Amino acid sequence: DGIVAGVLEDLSVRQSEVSLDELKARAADIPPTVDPMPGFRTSEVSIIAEVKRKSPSKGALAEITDPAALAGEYALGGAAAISVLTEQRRFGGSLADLAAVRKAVDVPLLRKDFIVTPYQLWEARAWGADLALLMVVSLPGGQLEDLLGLATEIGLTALVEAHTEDELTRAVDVGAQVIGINARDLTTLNVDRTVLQRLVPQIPDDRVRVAESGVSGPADVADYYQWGADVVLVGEALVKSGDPRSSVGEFIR
Ligand code: IGP
Repeated sequence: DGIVAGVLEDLSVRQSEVSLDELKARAADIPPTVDPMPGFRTSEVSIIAEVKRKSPSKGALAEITDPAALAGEYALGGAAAISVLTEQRRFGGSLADLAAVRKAVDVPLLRKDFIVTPYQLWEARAWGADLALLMVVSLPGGQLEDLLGLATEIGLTALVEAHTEDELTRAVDVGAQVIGINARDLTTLNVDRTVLQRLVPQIPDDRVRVAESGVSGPADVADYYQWGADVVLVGEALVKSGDPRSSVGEFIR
């Protein structure tokens, strides 16, 4: 798993910058998290709109000079939550982006990163996230359950991401309340929408079902919704849109 392994190499460097105690103190100092569930459990499809500067598969996607302004447009368009990629090397993101977006909007905020340690969850919380991504593929053994437990304990909602049937089974078994299926295989970087068609309907309907990646327009959102998604996560199509506010609106309509 190329990307996942590469990202983990960067981790030890970043972790030395701020102590865990400092993060905890900071987390205790900021307003409580916002519950994303009401926005996810509506009778229509909901959108998580992503702030995404670049990706390993496509390189630079958009020149985002003002992530807060972009997020503001997403919120005005009706996004149920906003995702901010914070991984630096491959996605060009940062915690500074997360903090800037937090200042600008009240909608629930997802820290999108390769989260594998408690430190990173505290970091998410300290920088204002309401949700955090947990990828089943990078959390073997008891790690998924441990991090899901900590996330819940500190008020974060976990988006637990799977790409295969086995990963989905693990997500369900640990009790994840919000489960995402990623159409993109992170080892090959290929998008295969039939993965969504096959796996989204297998998410138990007492969980929030999220379909991730590969949306190029409203027709894709309609497909994902028809396959059972409550929520669709969109990055590239929105950062490339000249009018992100209207684009989010079109996806919901
Ligand atoms: C967004 P897209 O194809 O709309 O730009 O995809 C989102 O699903 C994608 O950024 C993503 C991702 C991830 C990135 C989903 N899961 C895990 C990094 C890590």
